[in-house]
Amino acid sequence: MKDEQIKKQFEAAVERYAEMGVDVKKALEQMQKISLSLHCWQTDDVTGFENPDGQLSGGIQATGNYPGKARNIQEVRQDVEKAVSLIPGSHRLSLHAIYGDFKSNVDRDQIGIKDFQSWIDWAKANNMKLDFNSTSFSHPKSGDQSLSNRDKGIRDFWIEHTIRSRAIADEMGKQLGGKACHNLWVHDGMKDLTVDRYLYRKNLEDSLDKIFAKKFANVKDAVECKLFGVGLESYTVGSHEFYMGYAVKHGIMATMDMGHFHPTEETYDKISALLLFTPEIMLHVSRPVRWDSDHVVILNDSVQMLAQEIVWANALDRVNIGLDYFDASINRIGAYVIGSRATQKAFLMALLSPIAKLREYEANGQYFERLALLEENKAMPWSAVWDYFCLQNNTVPGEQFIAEIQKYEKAVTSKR
Ligand code: RNT
Ligand code: ZN
Repeated sequence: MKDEQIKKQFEAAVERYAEMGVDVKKALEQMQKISLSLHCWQTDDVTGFENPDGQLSGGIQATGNYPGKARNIQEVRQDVEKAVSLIPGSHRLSLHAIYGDFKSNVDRDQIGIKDFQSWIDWAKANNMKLDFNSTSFSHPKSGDQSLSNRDKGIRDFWIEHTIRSRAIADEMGKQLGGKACHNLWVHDGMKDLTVDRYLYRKNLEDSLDKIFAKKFANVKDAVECKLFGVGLESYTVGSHEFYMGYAVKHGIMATMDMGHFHPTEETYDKISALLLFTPEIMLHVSRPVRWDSDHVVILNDSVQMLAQEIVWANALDRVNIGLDYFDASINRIGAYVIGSRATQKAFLMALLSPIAKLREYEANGQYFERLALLEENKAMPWSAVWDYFCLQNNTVPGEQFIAEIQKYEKAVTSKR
């Protein structure tokens, strides 16, 4: 695709959208401001740098063994830089606590800014901002419960870890400007019938109270619920109701991971409900296939409706868009880029939707017209606008990123 052709198709699209009452230039301006929080863990199947041979625990699984996985901090950074070069716009990187630049064995209750300063310097050099996640899984003390454990010693260990994680996020926000999101997800649960459900939830609440008692000026706190984990099928301490209650009571964010609800339950409808009661929302854009499988995000109905809901609720500045999936069965950077671009496309399509007309139809009770326009909107030339957006951001349009990733695979990842 030549630049000239992209521009010509863009001009035609601008005209067609104008007929629908949509201002493409304005949509592009808004699009430019949407940054994704890219999940570093797609590069290495959620391994991190504590123990490269360690097993991923906590009821999550990355399946597949496609060659070329990043094995150390240099390779993770190199792969993220490659992915970012193929994702238009400016973005954030979301790190887990196991991705520190550890110079020695640092246990989780000992991590500090020293282990992440080189990431902050890297982010600055790459014009990115950072977000952070405490890591309760893949550790000898992870077990089936961390912050909700019956054992006070175990709880205290994870409380200390999580406070330190928030302190690191605070420093990231301070040094890079703006606030950093800190996301807290713990796997805590039980495989089989659980009788003391109240006890574990009370323990979790107490632990959270201790964790959040410390206030950090540069952190936006989020808590992530879940339906179930592998091996922890019967009971999840941090359920949706639990964290929604906690987030509302304490004025922090709830994280909505698209894979963490019943298979027919959609995330998009939760946005407007939550926004009335919490300051902001954190998203984990993902793709569950039959379970919380964390497949690569694609431009499916769920992602499109989620983006529409956010745009139509005029809530772009109250929603933090994080990605969360890990596919180890295909080229990992390819997976990273497909999902990121799919998420962006969904937001662009939402920004280009004829919402004024749709609202008018709805207000008038013209429901046939509303449905008809929603259907017709699907075939509008949004892809011409997408390609132009890529061009504006010096990123390859259309399918050209496939060849770029193949080149990178040949030169870099296949040699690992
Ligand atoms: C697990 C949660 C959590 C993790 C990451 C690695 O089900 O979705 O967000 O995927 O923190
Ligand atoms: Zn998640």
